[in-house]
Amino acid sequence: MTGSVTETILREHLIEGELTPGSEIAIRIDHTLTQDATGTLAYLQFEALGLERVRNELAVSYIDHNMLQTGFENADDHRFLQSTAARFGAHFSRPGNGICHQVHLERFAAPGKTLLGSDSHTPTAGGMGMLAIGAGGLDIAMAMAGEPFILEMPTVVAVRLHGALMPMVSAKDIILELLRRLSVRGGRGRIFEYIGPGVDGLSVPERATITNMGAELGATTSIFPSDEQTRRYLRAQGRELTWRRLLADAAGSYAEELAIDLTTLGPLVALPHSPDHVVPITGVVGTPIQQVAIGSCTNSSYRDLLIAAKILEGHSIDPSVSLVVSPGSRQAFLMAEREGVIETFVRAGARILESACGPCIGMGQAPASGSASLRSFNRNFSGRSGTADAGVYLASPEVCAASALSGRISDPRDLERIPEVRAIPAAYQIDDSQILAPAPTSDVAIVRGPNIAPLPTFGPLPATVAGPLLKKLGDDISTDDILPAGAEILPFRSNIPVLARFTFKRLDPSFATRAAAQSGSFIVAGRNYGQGSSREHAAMVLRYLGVQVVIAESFARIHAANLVNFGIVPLTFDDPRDLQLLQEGDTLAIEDIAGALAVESVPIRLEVSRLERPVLLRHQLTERQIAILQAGGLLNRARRADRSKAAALA
Ligand code: MIC
Ligand code: SF4
Repeated sequence: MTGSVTETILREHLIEGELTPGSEIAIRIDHTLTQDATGTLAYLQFEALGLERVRNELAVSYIDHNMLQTGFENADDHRFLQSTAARFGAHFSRPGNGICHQVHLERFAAPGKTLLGSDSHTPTAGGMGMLAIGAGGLDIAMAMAGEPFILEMPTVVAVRLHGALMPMVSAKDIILELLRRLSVRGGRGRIFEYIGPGVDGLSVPERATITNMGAELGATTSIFPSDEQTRRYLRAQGRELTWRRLLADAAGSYAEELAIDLTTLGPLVALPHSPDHVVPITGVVGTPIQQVAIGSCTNSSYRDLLIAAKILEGHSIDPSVSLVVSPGSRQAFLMAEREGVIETFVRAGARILESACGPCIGMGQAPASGSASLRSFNRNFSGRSGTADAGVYLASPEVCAASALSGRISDPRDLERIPEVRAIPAAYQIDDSQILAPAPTSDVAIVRGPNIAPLPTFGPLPATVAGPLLKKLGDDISTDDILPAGAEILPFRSNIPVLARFTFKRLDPSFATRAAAQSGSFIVAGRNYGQGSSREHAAMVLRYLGVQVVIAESFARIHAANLVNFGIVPLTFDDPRDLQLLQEGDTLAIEDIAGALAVESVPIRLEVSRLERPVLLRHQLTERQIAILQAGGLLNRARRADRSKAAALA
């Protein structure tokens, strides 16, 4: 991969390690972003590090998730975050200003820089040629403290695009095609770098749709070059000075390469309940739908609103359908308003929502029982919409708009009038009045309402871990399964003791009570455990409930890092068939777990009360991670390191 855009950025930011796939590297982080659902903990953890101000180049604290204020909790969180941003030196994007990824792309993202965000869709900024990675809130707090981000060097995969998209086929179909081919596990340990002649025709918002939803592949990130399209977008954002050309070297060779011929691509749809259950639209045309939602960080740019409005123009939506539209940012909203797009939506019968995550995270607009909802979003895990028995389909804004007109999934290529939107506006409407600059000094009081609970503290790793196997799960368990989001639960993101009561609520309502009565307990799962969101809460609540070890066939990247950060040991099977031997209720034990982790060549012995022989386990942990686990988590370790630094200086 000599000469790839990825490698260029990594070289410029490398602090430690070598760019050899699989080895641990430390990179400097330029920008950080947090959103409110993960930001409260990130800032509580930053505060616990005891620093006066953020030390990275730019930190932005966004409010976009917890926007329904059915009680005081979310408003408390917003106030807390506004005061921590002012106090610690971060910019603050006020509620209503838009979804973090969309706003960051518009107003801050910069080619060639690095961005670490406490949200799994942070790679959206990869559409701008930025190396943008999602991580847990504690990793963001460390980056805000000026510490490097440590990750396993991924394999860089080239995605070569040929040809050009046909009318009514869009960027969403490119990423759905990759999901169809590679599945939600296909991106593990990989960065997808887009190259080839087909790249030139894609605007930055279209590229951002692709890099955004690369998260669903489980990829570390996705990236496009920074070229004339990037320059055009930055010029339209009044930020041309931020532009820098960043192209892959012609001689660049990649470890793996995939090719997509855009000309042959048709509209695709992901069926319930996984973003990789992708089929050509022709296979589902005619399926009745009761809700259509256009929005989310994947498809809510001005371009996406415009194409949908052009399809709806002069028509009314089918009476069986509720159409909701959430513009991704205040800028997209203002553009849509100025150009008559909002009026077209309203005349067609759409309901306009505020610029926020909204229905994507179950913050309102839960579909009717047993109904089908078609969304331009990126995730359709079971229950995420807020309705347990609803089925969510994912597709492009073009497919969503065409289907809203008929009440059935419809192929937009069959419309009588085929509109097109390829170019971006020459100038976007720029108004940064809802982004507050930090206070010039740290002399600002932090406002803490009753919903902001103190951080729980965790002890070091015990010598022997012993306890019951509390839960045995299958493949692809998402963090939405572990700790659901939605309007009922999200308000407690800054209150771990309350939040913990909702652990595995949808899969196993009695889990939290059972777990709280035990300590040193275990969880067992199949492949890709912890896929989806970056919410570190999904690790923290388990630790709070006494879970000490998770054994899985494999783990999703961000969640594995979060487990370690909170002192839960992630282990894999030496022989994956042994998963079958374990049963819920078994009593399990690992003696001298620290010693066992230290010797990598020898498998770890898991004693199972019911079995005569131990089950052999493995780990992929580095020395640094083992030290974090022994300390009982990253915060304990960071504080300890700080204390020894202080003692050495004294
Ligand atoms: C999501 O899409 O699942 C979220 C909500 O944005 C999460 C973050 C969170 O849980 O707060 C994500 O993608 O990381
Ligand atoms: Fe928000 Fe949905 Fe994007 Fe997550 S995926 S950041 S909930 S819009």
